[in-house]
Amino acid sequence: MADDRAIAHPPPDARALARARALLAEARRLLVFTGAGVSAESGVPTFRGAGGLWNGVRAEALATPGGFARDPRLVWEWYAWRRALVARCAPNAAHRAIARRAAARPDTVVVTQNVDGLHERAAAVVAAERGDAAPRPVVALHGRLFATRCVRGDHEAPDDLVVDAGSLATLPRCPRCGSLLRPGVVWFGEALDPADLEAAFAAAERADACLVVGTSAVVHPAASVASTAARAGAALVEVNAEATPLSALATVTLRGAAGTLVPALLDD
Ligand code: BJW
Repeated sequence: MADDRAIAHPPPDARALARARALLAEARRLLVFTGAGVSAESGVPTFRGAGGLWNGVRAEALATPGGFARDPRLVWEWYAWRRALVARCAPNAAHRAIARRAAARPDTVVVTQNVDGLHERAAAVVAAERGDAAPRPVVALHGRLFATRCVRGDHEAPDDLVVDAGSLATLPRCPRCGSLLRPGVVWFGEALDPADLEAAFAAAERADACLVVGTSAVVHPAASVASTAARAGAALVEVNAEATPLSALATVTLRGAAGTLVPALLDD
């Protein structure tokens, strides 16, 4: 899968870039908050907009508990396709720059809405390069694409389970209770993990600066993490291909591709 594919944008305003770099370098406590756009240049489709996963698809058929109850085979087919797609993708320059910053400055907290695991993979590579005992953790608010759990409860199932979505009969079942297994992600109408929410909002309240990358900022409560940081006094730097509801709160907005802008902002 192509890495670091550029999208056409005019070069960012040099003064805005320099100001944002200074804000992020000076921040003692940095919150990095990301969405699907940070992985777009890795080849992972975003959700909204042209070419997005929701384009021509009814989200409620695929990403709600009701959709899974109605047609678990269809939902598993979609997730199996996405797992195969993401397995062919690699972290891009933005994931790597964020991982380098988090490893070098432990006062950095990375919170993502993404389920693709690319921040975690970049963190593992950076930790190995540095000889760190463990990668820096990533708060994954919407769960993990390769995780699987029981529909009835918290029964764990092995990660990276190979799912045959050819028929209802071939779908995976819980080894403990026999119920259907489902993807370990957060669907619309479902509560986010309280520990993840607590970690994200605590980081937002404490942050001196918040770097927001590649999210349309329309899905809550996740999007409120960035607005909470801004309202608590953090300087907000937004990197996005387009304007979002957060743009009005931003100290600096940079329009362009995460794979170019994030390393330009964070690397020495
Ligand atoms: C680039 C780029 C490049 C492109 N460089 N940039 C308040 C108001 C209204 C509604 C609600 C509310 N609070 C809650 C709700 C309801 C609902 C919600 O938010 N609905 C709104 C959409 C209307 N929220 C929920 O249901 C949440 N749960 C909840 O509230 O529970 C309450 C509860 C409490 C107690 C008990 C029970 C319930 C759950 C939300 C779960 C969202 N799940 C998904 C799917 C995850 C699994 C999966 O992947 O299949 O999460 S939906 C989808 O959207 C996914 C994403 O994480 C999320 C956000 O999308 P994201 O990342 O912003 O992507 P895009 O595509 O929207 O944007 C990409 C951006 O990148 C764009 O801006 C581009 O310009 C940019 N870009 N290329 C830089 N190269």
